[in-house]
Order: sequence, then C-alpha cells, then structure tokens
Amino acid sequence: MLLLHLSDVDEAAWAKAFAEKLAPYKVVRRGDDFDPAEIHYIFVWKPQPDAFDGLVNLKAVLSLGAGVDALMKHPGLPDVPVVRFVDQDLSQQMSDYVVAHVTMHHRQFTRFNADQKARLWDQYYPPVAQQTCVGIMGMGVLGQDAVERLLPLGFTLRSWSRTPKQIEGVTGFAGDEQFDAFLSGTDILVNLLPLTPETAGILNYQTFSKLRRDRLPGGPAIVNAARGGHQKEADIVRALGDGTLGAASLDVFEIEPLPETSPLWGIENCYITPHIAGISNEATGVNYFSRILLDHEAGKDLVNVVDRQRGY
Ligand code: NDP
Ligand code: OXD
Repeated sequence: MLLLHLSDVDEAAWAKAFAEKLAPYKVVRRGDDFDPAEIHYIFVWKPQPDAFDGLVNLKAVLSLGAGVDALMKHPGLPDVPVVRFVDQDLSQQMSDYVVAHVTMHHRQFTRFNADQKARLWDQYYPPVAQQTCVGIMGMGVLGQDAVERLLPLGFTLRSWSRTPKQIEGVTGFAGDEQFDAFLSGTDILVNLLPLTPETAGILNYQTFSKLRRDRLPGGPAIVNAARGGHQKEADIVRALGDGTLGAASLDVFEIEPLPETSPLWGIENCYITPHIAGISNEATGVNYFSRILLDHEAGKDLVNVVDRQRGY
C-alpha cells in the first residue's frame, strides 16, 4: 500500500493520479481508514512530526522534492531508503530560472532599470557573454542541466562540486581547498547545492568578497535557486548596500514565506521570487514514482536513492 503525506500541495489530486496509475495497487491518504502496518511506501512533502508513526513495514520513503534536507532532519525518519525526485521537467524549470537571471545580470538590468527611472540616456555596452564567467556551485542533476543551457549562450563556465568533475566547456573546481580559486574568477555565482551541514550559510559576506570584481561594472551577482539555509540574509543586505555585490536573485529564504519585515523586499538590486523556480510536475512525478514502486515490487533496485551519510 502507498500512503500520501503531502503538505502545501494538492494531495487529493496526486492521490487520484497515483490510484489511477497504480491500480490495483492500493493508494491511501492520511484521513483514510487503513492499517499503518500495511503501508510499504510513503510519498512525502513537508511531513508532520507523526508522519512515520506506526509504519513498521515501510520499504522506502519517496520524496516529492528533489531536495531532501528537511526530510533528513525529521526525527522520525525510518531507516529505509529515501528516493528523491529527479525529473527532466523540473530540471528545465530550474534552468529557465537560472538562464533568465544570469542573462539579466550579464546585461546589467539593474543599471538600465535605474537609468530608466531617472530618464537617463547613458549608452553603456555590456561585455559579450564570453567575457562573463558564470560559476555554478553544485554539479549534480540541476547544475549539469544549467550548463547545457548556458553553454550555447556563450558564457564562460566554471563549476564547484564536492568531487572533481570533467565536463566539456566547463572549468571544474572541487572541494574546500579549491573554493577560493573558483570564486576568484566568477562574475555571476549560481547556487544549485543541496542543503547539508557543510553547505549551510555558504552564501555569506566572506564568499561574496572573494568574487571577481573587475568584470561586471555593477559588481558580481548571485543567484540562489537552491535553499534559503544556504544564505546569510543579513550579509546579502550588507553586500548589496556596500557594493560587494551588484545584484542578487533569490528564490529561497531563511524563513519562508519571506517575512514582510525583511529588508530584502525593499532593495532595488535584489530580485525576489517566492520559491517558484521549479515545482514537481504531477504527471511526470506520478509516472516516475509509480515506475520506481512497481519495479521495486518486481525485485529491481531503487534508483536516485539519497546517501544518508552525505545528506543528499
Ligand atoms: P544533486 O544531488 O544531483 O547534486 C548536488 C551537487 O552538489 C553535486 O554536484 C555535489 O557534488 C554537490 N555538493 C554537495 N555537497 C557539496 C559540498 N559540500 N561541496 C561542494 N559541492 C557539494 O542535486 P540536484 O542538482 O538535483 O539539486 C540540488 C538542490 O536544488 C536540491 O538539493 C534542492 O535543495 C534544490 N532545488 C530547489 C528547487 C527550487 O524550486 N528552488 C527545486 C529543485 C531543487 P558531487 O557531485 O561531488 O557529489
Ligand atoms: C524541491 C523544491 O526540492 O521544490 O524539489 O524545492
């Protein structure tokens, strides 16, 4: 039996789609009448504290999110494999966001927007894409998809990951020892890391001050599409104010929804979106997890299993 436990998304719609796809395999929701010992799979997003209570025969946890940081911190998470969402549609959405914000900062949107407001005709010509280096933190599913879409636009690309990567057209850096070298040649820093104890707070003032300063005239920019826990918002406010950063695009926040009192709302060179860079698609999600569940029931290995030790 598959149990759905989803918060902040349309659980009923997902349950209906799963029931249709998996029939005669049984699908239930929290309010339904069922024996918890009969649940073999649970499909979760933002689980409540009691989410896993009584699920003594669970075979796997299926995560609606690509990011599993919140799940990893759940005190009741059972010792069974956690399968995360990996999906072309989600990758495309995330890359759409990255490409939009990278190109916006490369073409000095902040400067021309300010000029427009001041009715100022100032013919500044931005450098061509080749002269602008986009540094991507995280070279997993999403980082590699972003590379595929940014390369044809002509940007110079570099990446930073935990283990070394060799990707055509991308200068790779890996590990803490190469972090500063990675930053020193980066004009637009894109964050696509998972949130783990090692990556928490990585977008801080010290990081910003190590970015390349002599290429983008407005100053280096950051784009955070991963998790709010990666950023120190007080440091972003300071860096945008004193010119250490020229601009910031933020889709995620330390506290979501971003409180009305946050100073970020009022900063002109800070571009805020409400965690909408990507959303798991119901149709592709149901296909993906149904295939995984049925294959597993047929004796095949699970795929895209989270490494509990690494936390992603
Ligand atoms: P992957 O697990 O496929 O890739 C993670 C990458 O980060 C890997 O390259 C990994 O290195 C690298 N990494 C992990 N830890 C470190 C570290 N300590 N130092 C350097 N590099 C590190 O994840 P995805 O690409 O699928 O997703 C990334 C994140 O994006 C998710 O965890 C989620 O939080 C976020 N996300 C946000 C969404 C939104 O709407 N805002 C939507 C979807 C995802 P290595 O390759 O060496 O293992
Ligand atoms: C995810 C998200 O992790 O939407 O998939 O944030």
